[in-house]
Amino acid sequence: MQSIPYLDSHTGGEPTRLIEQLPFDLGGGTVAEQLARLRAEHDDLRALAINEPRGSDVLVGACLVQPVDPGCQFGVIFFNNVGYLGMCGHGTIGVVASLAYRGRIGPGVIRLETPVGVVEATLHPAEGAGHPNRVSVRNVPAYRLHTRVAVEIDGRVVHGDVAWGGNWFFLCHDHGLTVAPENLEPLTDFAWRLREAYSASGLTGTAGAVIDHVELFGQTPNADSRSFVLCPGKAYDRSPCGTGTSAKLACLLDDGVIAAGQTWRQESVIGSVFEGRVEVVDGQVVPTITGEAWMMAEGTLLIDPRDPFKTGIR
Ligand code: PYC
Repeated sequence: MQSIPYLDSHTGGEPTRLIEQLPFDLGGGTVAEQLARLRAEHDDLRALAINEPRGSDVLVGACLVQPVDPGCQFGVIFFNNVGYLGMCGHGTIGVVASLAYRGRIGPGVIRLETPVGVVEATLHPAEGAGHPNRVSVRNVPAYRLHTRVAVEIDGRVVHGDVAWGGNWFFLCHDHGLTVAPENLEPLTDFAWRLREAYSASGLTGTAGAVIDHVELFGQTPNADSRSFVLCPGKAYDRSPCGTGTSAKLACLLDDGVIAAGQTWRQESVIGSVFEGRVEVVDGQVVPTITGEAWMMAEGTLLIDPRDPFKTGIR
């Protein structure tokens, strides 16, 4: 029987399953190179940790790997029910809170190498009892690639921006739906068909990258904006989505809605909130996202070689 220890946390309702020690060697190199090897040679690890019957579509996985950047304390690769992520904001907050829970780090700044670049995480001191769980993530630079792209859907035209925040996003406001928890099915259905429609038109991110996240924005009395974010495997993000909020902040700065240093409060469809702000460094927009993660479980994945679903249901 093979066994793999894990830690589960959630950030604004969105879960992260952290594997601190992979049961195989990824052979070194950059974290992007290690991700390529994980995908090509060990994709079963992703599927068994995330997919049913051990996991669910909403779960995001993270594994720690050796960073090549000497300024980084950890390398991290994020994955989900259908593949791998460039970066993950809620996941980084979950990983850092998990490391604090384990006693591997204390309040302060750490640097993590991800497949798309180095991010800096600040673990804030705990207020009162308990381990620290509030984390600010200074993300990779974000940018808007296309503004107000028209997409035909359901016999009408909606518009969206294409922006990068560590993953690729299509950000849409004029969808006509109410962004609220009682509307999850119509939101999911529309966002998925919107993705199909813009993808069929040939719209991509930089260098032909698939725009695999969709953000639908709405109003809320509790924050500056509320969003519904559909992830690549058709699960919606329970958190406000760290990389999605980063993409949004780049658009807001471009549009003159926010200034550098100003706080933007982004609410998720279930009511959890991230705070975001940007700096402009050498002409690049660098977002910082702040949120809290909560520890939920620690356990051990068991893999019985006789189990017909040992590597998950694909
Ligand atoms: O927080 O960046 C994020 C994220 C991406 C996918 C799910 N959460």
